[in-house]
Amino acid sequence: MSYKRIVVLTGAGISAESGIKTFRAEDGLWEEHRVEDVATPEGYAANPVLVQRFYNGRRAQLLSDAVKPNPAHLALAKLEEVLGDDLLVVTQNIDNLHEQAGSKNVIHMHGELLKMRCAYTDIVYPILGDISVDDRCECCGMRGALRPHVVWFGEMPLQMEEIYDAIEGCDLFLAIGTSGNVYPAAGFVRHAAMSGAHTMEINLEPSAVESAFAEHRYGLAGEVVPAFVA
Ligand code: BV8
Repeated sequence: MSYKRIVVLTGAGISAESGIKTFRAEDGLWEEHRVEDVATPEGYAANPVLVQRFYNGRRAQLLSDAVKPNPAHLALAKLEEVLGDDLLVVTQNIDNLHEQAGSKNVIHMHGELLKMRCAYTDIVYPILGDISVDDRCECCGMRGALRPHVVWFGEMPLQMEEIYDAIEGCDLFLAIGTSGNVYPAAGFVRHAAMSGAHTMEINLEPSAVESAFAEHRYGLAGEVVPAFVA
């Protein structure tokens, strides 16, 4: 591969072969709730028990032995061994499968399932179990202050300045396993193209922004990514 500085944007599709459900395969439904209704501050305020249950269930699945990095995660970690800091993975996913595979340069723009945050102080803590609405927070002692450290719809994604800096300096922008429905992530490809990078989409099927990509490779990420990276 001739590219020197690569930004990879990953979505739920890269973790599908590891057994983690994507959002739109079941048209974004969870326990007959639309994700957009559950993954929002309003949804949390209206029903914190339901929303905590949504994330506690996903955290338990991620922590189970059944969920492991797949060849797509492993191929990106191997590529980082070659490129070092010239490879950045920006993931929309809140699982830690990139890190489990060995990737170090990872930005979780939509937060992380294995972290929780005090709603009053914004202090972030690791969490390897359930969060209950009755838990008292360590930093302020308040009950009900602890929420998943996850970016909900209507909330500002994390580390955006760092992400745009990396996109403006890359010569390849590669999107893997994302439907291109959620902004600002879905707009990164256009920013990369305007900055002169080559752009490629690896997905099961054309995404909502496929026309913005210069190159497309369709198939299972667990097969296409290792072949591309090799
Ligand atoms: C913000 C964390 C502003 C929670 C998530 C109207 C138009 C445009 C934008 C908007 C609009 N109305 C509202 C908005 C903004 C909104 C948005 O984009 N809404 C959408 C629904 C229209 N965006 C936001 O609210 C964002 N914030 O804009 O802030 C702001 C500014 C200033 C100050 C304050 C605020 C925040 C969005 C973040 C929401 N949080 N995740 C959680 O995970 O529970 S989003 C969540 O859904 C994911 O993180 C991800 O981003 C998205 C799911 O998308 P994908 O990852 O792409 O997954 P999906 O299932 O859709 O697709 C999977 C793909 O993989 C498929 O294409 C499939 O074919 C493919 N695939 C499957 N298997 C495989 C595969 N490919 C390869 N191999 C396989 N094996």
